[in-house]
Amino acid sequence: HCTERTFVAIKPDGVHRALIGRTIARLEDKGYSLVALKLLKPSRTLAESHYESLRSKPFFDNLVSFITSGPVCAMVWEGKDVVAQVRKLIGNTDPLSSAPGTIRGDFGIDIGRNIIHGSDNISNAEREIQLWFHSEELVEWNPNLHEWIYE
Ligand code: DAT
Ligand code: MG
Repeated sequence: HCTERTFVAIKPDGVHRALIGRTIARLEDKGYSLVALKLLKPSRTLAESHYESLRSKPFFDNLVSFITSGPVCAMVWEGKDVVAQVRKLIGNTDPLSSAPGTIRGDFGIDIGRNIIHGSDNISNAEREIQLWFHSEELVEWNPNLHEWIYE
């Protein structure tokens, strides 16, 4: 049974553009399962620690202001190779370089409005899940569809 998990967040632009449903549908369609979900306005502290590796970048302040500006739909998704596969479904950081068929490629134009976040590796996924969720918010369940998705 596959217990790899990743942290996914629909950023304020994705929420305002009413892309929550379509984004979730793409991950469900692939076969991944939802472990946790909440809508929140992240604090500056949360946003700064989420993006702490980018603190020295010139766009850091804009990025943190943007993420704290509006609702974020924070999620945890689970399944085989979910970290890498969700990054593929999301597409390149710059939407103009993202392939059609990816979330950023289909819905975005500017890098600062790229709709969605997905953890870039397993250890960052674990760090981000702990940062955004309490362990009681992570739901253990056995999706019935698994026997038709995994061999
Ligand atoms: P990703 O979100 O694809 O993991 P990242 O971790 O390098 O990309 O950067 C986090 C976010 O910061 C990214 O989604 C959008 C913003 N960002 C990255 N590079 C940028 C740049 N050159 N100019 C403006 N914003 C940028
Ligand atoms: Mg990143």
